[in-house]
Amino acid sequence: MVRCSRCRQDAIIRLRYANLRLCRDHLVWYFERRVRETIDKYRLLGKGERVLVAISGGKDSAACLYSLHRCAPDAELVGFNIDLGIEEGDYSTRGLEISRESCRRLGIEFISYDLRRELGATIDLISRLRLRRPICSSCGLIKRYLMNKAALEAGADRIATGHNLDDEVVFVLRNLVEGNIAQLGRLGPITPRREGLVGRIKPLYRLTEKEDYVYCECVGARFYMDECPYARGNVSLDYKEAINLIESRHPGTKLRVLRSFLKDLKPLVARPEAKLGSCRSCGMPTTAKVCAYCRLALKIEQLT
Ligand code: Q46
Ligand code: ZN
Ligand code: ZN
Repeated sequence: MVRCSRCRQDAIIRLRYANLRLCRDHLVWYFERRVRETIDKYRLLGKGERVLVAISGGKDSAACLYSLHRCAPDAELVGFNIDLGIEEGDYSTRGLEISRESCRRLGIEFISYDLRRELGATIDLISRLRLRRPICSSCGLIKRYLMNKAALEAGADRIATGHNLDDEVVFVLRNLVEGNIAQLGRLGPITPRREGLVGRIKPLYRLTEKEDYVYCECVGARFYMDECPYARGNVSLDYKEAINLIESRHPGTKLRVLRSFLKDLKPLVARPEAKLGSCRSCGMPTTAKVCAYCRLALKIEQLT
């Protein structure tokens, strides 16, 4: 068995980009040190802030919840789950149950929204309507809106999500390939607060999906491995596969993409944000007369 680079115990993971092999204890040490460094480097948290942590039941958001709990002891955490009403494999029900249980174990306040109550529809139902937009695009819009609503209601200063290094590299490359420059300029580890919009942070910005998984195993976090049924065939999965292939042949590629994006590309494409008004229907911030969520809600109502 190969030894840990830091002690005499057996290594459980090899991080080729860092030239390290780590045992369980040192993987936890390494992971949490990286989370702390990310929080400090990008000033993700202020003292004693209240943070709404979006949790789905999956490994990334579980790693985010557990690592914040351990690395930011003076932050006031609130776990938040949305029951999207995805029935295949009891996907949403299990996500809700795991999220609630994780918060209970850690002694963290927990709140949840049910899409049936919020929108009068589920993702399953929306996926069957002729909306002329991919279901993940509608789902993403709904989740962002409801996360912000929940954060405002909970009096949170920030919203933390489990987006990791792999996710961010995919976002950067996809937006670049698709010429979505405005979106590209908004990426990064922190989205500042604006009037009516709670700022968002990504504490796992410099950690990979694989590290999230092993960390969850090491700290005993509960999570499930099933992918959302709607993720199947999603182009993002092909990007992930391609990037993992390049990373396996050229360790450190993911981090280099991130570094060059933040240092060289983002300053070129970042634009001043458009002025925000209030949605005529719900009062939330928007650049249009009626916000995208309310327009989507209206379409769903008309089609059902
Ligand atoms: S939950 Fe929603 Fe994801 Fe499922 S429908 Fe797509 S966006 S894949 S993170
Ligand atoms: Zn060790
Ligand atoms: Zn609205």
